[in-house]
Amino acid sequence: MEKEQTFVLIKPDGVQRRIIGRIIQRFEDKGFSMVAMKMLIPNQELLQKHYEELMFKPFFPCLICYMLSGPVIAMIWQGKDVVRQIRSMLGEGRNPIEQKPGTVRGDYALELQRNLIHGSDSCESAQKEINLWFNIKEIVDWKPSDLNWVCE
Ligand code: DGI
Repeated sequence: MEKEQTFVLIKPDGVQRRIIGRIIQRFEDKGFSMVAMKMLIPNQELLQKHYEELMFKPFFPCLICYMLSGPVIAMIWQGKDVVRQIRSMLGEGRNPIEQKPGTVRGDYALELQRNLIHGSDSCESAQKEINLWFNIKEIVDWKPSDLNWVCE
């Protein structure tokens, strides 16, 4: 069973625009399993840790303000090659306007900052982000009954 995990965050614009269900549907359809999910309004400290690499960018205050503006959905998804697959399903380039139709950002986003969703960019950052956003007790160890039909 493939235990690779990634962290996915539906940002405030994704929640306000009521597209949570459509985003989750895409990952389920692909054959990935959700192993944790929660809604929260993140605090500044959590966001500063999550975006610590961007701390000195001129848009950082604006980014924090946007991310504090409402609830987000934090999730952990599991499955074969899930980190890379979900990044590509989101649309990997920075600017949503350049993403292809069929990707989440390509289908739903127009702006650089309001890009709806975050997915970890490597297995290392996935582990770091999972540890930052979740307590180990919030992660459910389960095996979907159709997994043998999804993965050989
Ligand atoms: O890892 P991601 O969330 O996919 O993307 P990222 O770490 O490159 O960017 C994080 C957030 O910062 C995202 O909401 C987009 C925003 N951002 C990135 N570059 C710029 C930016 N926002 C503004 N205003 N200007 C930028 O150049």
